Amino acid sequence: MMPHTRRLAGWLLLSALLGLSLAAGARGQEQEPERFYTVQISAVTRQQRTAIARLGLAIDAVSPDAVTVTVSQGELERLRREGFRLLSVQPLQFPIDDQDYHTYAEMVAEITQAAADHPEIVQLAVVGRSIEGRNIYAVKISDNVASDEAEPEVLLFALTHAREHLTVEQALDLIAYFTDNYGRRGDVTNLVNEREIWILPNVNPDGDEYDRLGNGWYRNWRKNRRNNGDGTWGVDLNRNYGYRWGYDNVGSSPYTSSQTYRGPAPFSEPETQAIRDFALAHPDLVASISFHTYGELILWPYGYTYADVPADMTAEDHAVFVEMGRRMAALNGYTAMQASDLYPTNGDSDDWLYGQRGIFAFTFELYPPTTSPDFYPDDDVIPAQTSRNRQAVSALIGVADNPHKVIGLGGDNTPPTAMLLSPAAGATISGEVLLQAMAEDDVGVTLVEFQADGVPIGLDTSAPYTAAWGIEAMPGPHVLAVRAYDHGHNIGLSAPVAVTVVISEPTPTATPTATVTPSPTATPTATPTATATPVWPRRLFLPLLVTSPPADT
Ligand code: 0X9
Ligand code: CA
Ligand code: ZN
Repeated sequence: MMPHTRRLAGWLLLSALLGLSLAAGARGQEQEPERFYTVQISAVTRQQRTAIARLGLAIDAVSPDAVTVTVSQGELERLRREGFRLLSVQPLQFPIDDQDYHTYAEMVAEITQAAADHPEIVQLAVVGRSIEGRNIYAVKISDNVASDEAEPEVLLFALTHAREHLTVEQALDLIAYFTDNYGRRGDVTNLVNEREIWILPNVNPDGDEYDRLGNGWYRNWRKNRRNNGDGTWGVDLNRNYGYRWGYDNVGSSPYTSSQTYRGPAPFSEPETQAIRDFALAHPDLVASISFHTYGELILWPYGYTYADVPADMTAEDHAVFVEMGRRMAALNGYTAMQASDLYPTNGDSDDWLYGQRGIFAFTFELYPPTTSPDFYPDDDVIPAQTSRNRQAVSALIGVADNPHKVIGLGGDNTPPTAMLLSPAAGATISGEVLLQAMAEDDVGVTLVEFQADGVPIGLDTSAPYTAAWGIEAMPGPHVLAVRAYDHGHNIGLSAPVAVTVVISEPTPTATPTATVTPSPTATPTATPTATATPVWPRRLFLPLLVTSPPADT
């Protein structure tokens, strides 16, 4: 009797402790977090992959010979019962070092700060509330941000799935990139001026919060936090959209306990309603990216059917999806394909955004490419794995004036011509130099960027295009050039102009004419010591060359 009693008491104590800590962390109701496993199931054909999808499991990755799923203990037992060939079974690994990931509150603080730092181009909006009442935020980035201008709009949204925390970091990286480089990089400045970029960093805040146990462990949660009323929780938001919702039971599940439960009705969830209503309220939206993890993939619609060009897609649109998939993949190293070629889904966001609204809707599946380290990579991958997508995202925003132009169907494809007028080639220059350029375009030049040695040194949005270059600190040969942008974000590059900079007493002249944004006056940390050396740098205006050369182009 004794040993049994002691064991029982021990069990009660343990569950009481667990119950207590979980109630404090997550609104009660839950018991000990279930154990999860990453399982590789042998699957060589699409039919075999479909048989796995039919189980209502969430598929994490697909390789030529296997499908990787994340399953609970119970689901693992079912896989074994039903005779699936399991190539590997590994308990989920949870990294302790997740400090750099943003909780919901930290994300809100970050975007609030971005709006405070860049009030001219950043505005926050609340576009809906989660089922537990958290705000779903949208960050608008554009010039004249307070007004809804006649500019193409692009929607970028993250964290549809709770455990895909890297996607929040992706959204925050893009917000930082498009705001901190405004007035510095020509490409970023032109996109912000000519488009309206909407970034929703977290469309499933309840799931995000619930997934964190707060001690470095996670629950491996995917869905939202709907109480299904039968002891199960959560609807898969990426099966709840109203386009061919519930088309079949393979691409989504009717069962509440399933990881791919589609919900009781199309758009039954406030989180999907928020995105639906946002897309309906913004007729200028032409392209979107939904960020997920993982697999390093770029996916385009449809998910509901294997057909490449079904009746509800035009051949032209399909060609645009293929071409833009190819272009973006060339920029980030991902693999582009139709969503259903991976596995079928119905009720996902892209099918609705394209099928209902005609939006060129892509899904990015971020790092990692394969099953390790699945949904919970160490935070030290965040900078590289998010900055990696800046140019691919920019490419989509760039063609948003008319995506059909990428297949040669109309639109603005003609780049401006650009020329540096002064200084002249071969010139020997000193002090502060006034650069002047000429640029012309059939539709209109929107921005001119001046470069020295490939690095932007000044921007101007109206003719005559000028920039002041403080060159005192950089004697030697330099190559100057001009890049001109237009409404279609086409780029015209001038011929390079070689000049030689020599040191001399700077002539205090030429105040620069209006540039886009005053470049930040970076106070040099090391003040020159008072000796008999030349008095450079005299100006505190040496911004880009010294403080922040762009990391990539
Ligand atoms: O299954 C999903 O909702 C997405 N993958 S995830 O691993 N992040 O859950 C993919 C949706 C894209 N659509 C299709 N593959 N059909
Ligand atoms: Ca604008
Ligand atoms: Zn996902």
